[in-house]
Amino acid sequence: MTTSPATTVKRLAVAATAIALVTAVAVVATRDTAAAGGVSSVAASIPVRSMPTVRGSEVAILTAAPNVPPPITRDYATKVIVNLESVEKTMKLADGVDYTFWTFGGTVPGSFIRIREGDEVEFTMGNHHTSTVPHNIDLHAVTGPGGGAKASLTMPGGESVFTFTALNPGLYVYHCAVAPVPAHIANGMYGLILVEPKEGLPKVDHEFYVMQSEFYTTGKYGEKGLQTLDMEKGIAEQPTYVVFNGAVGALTGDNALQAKVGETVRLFVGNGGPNLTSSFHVIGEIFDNVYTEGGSVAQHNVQTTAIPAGGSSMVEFRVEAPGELVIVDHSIFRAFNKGALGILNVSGKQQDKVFAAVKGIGVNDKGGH
Ligand SMILES: [Cu+2]
Repeated sequence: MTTSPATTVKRLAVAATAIALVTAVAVVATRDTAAAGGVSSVAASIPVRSMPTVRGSEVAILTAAPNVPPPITRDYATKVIVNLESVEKTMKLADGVDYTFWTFGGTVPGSFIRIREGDEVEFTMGNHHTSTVPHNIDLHAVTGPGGGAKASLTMPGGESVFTFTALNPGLYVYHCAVAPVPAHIANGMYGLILVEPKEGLPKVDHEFYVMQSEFYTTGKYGEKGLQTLDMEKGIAEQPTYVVFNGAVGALTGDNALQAKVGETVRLFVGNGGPNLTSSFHVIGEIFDNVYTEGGSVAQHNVQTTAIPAGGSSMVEFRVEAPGELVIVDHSIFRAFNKGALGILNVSGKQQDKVFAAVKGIGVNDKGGH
């Protein structure tokens, strides 16, 4: 086959254009990196995720909210074995109100899973033999079809296994994705998985797991007895309950979170939805750091952070004064009329310089707005 001079010239021109484009992209990337001070190469380009050599194996520690598994101290990737079972279970939704929850690990929200960037996860999804329907799991931390949904479809009494490598660090929601998906989520099938960055997270005094979600019941708010899912209310996005950690009062009274003056707190906050975006706020505190949407960049000095359904946020703050901090969805009817209210009890000596009630009918109050 012969090539005409004209064709050769055309090909050379195309090649030159391609080289010019590549050079231009390289220049732009360099400029972006420089603009970001070289700190965030992620902002400058789409990174190639490394697939580190995996050493050894371990079984993941899973915890029920508000507890979080201990920080990862390993400085290498390993094979992490996660065993999670879906269980359908009748539990308390509010005082005198029961609900047959569909759960991951027997709790709402589901068990907290903590792994490290680069870990290879062998995930075993079980479905308890008493379950009435199949379940599966879609982990937003998974790079792969359906976040593992199809591969993990499990009949009652069955078990499925799939593997994935945690390519991206961050705080991710997981949920059931069996049809009808909204019903499985509305019944309580969601939780959080934290993929710790390779460099780890800064040490804090307390880490807590808080997850908001809605319940759509046939009865009104507070109506006694066993309640069931009202699909029409779900479709209309008009929840009967909006709660933290699966029930009204899951974070109040004896269940309130505890910290001492001067300590640092990190909240891993998720929103299972299925419908609402949370206006997440802690009354009497300002978030020093907010890792918006569970990502890698921290915003500072934030009052209220938006957490979408199927999303998360990591908030950090130091508690400088004693009293009851009130955790709410600042879409405030939800807090006072639908259950989205929790307490972080800060004990310790009064810090008058930080805050002092001086005169008035509220001077003996423990705090509040
Ligand atoms: Cu399910």
